[in-house]
Amino acid sequence: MSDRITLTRLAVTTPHGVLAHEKREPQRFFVDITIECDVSRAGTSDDLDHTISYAEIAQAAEQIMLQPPVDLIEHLAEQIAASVLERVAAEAVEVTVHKPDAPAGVDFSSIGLSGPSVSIRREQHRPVVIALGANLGDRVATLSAAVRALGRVEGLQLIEVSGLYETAPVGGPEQPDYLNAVAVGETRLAPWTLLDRLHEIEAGRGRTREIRWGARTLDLDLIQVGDPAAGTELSLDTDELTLPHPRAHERAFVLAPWLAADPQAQLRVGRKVVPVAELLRAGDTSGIHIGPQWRPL
Ligand code: PH2
Ligand code: MG
Ligand code: MG
Repeated sequence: MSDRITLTRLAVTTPHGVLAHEKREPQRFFVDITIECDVSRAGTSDDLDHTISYAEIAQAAEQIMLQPPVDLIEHLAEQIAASVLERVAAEAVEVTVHKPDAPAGVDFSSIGLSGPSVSIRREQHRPVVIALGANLGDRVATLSAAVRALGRVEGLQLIEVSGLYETAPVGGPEQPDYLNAVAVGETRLAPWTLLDRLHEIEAGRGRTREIRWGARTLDLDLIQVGDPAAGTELSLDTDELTLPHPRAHERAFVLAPWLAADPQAQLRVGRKVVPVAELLRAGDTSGIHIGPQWRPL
């Protein structure tokens, strides 16, 4: 991602260092933060929710710098990077902590910002679950091409793709059976950026809505982003996207392939985090059958 938000030379005077006197006597630190995030949506919408507030980042970084004395600027940089990556839109972050007056037994130039510094780069790695469905045209060819296209999305790594399931249509008018599958992976992309990529792939496979409402050549749905077991899953409720997917917990055509791709899978349902295996046992699987063999990855 080439878009960046940069905070240059946040200045904090505070005691940190390995030496005993450094833990008593405050000295100068400077922090540089460069956040990689897609700001194109915010550029159009003029909405702060589509980007990252630099004021929030600056204040969080200052609070980290003002914690009780620690030994290493590495430790400070790591904590600042982690706090930036808590923001939904952050794809990656680079943090540099400068310690220009560090006692090192040598002279550093008095010109510019000299002396030691530590720079680190950390990337977002969020688990992601994508459901695939098709009930028009050559369904296996379409779903295979969709998995290959997902594999080419920059910032998305597929880890596992389930087998195909032949499923009776749920809801909508009378329509052909679906083939469904689920892909699990990791992403550094903001969910709305990933959703844009999914829509592009749908459009590229000639997604059409025929006379019979509901039937589609290809449907790619974001089911969950983040890990509910760790409390890091994203919950979002906007016009374009709701996370976790509001109906996934009751759709066996999502749960069965998801469980096949990830036997440990868990899903947030309201206040509870429930194993997908349990949801599937409690659900109606009458219309779900093993589909044709494929080797999508
Ligand atoms: N998708 C729907 C509605 N109903 N039924 C099945 N079996 N599979 C689907 O993927 C599906 C559905 C809306 O996206
Ligand atoms: Mg759908
Ligand atoms: Mg959809």
